[in-house]
Amino acid sequence: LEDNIVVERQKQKIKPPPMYQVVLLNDDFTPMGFVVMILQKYFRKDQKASIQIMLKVHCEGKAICGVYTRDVAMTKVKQVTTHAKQAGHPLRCVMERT
Ligand code: TYC
Repeated sequence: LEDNIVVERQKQKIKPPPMYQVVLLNDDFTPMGFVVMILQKYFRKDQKASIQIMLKVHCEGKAICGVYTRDVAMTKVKQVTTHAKQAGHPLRCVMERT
């Protein structure tokens, strides 16, 4: 009986965390190969998936790279932005609440 009460309370309290899409935005200057490398390094996509996502950004203006909790999404955005800036590319990466 005591176990049942605990389980019922957890049922009400545990809800999934808010999730955030990390999105890459198109520009006219960042090389396609650099974007593909970023997708492999920070979003753990294989060669084929990375090329597909890069081309979607190039053709449609943006694409989702992955969906993460807030802290993980913020870290990805910062890592990508810092890496692009250091390489001299204007690549933009943003997060959006799902
Ligand atoms: N449009 C860029 C080019 O023609 C390629 C590109 C793809 C840039 C995706 C940014 O997020 C991006 N070189």
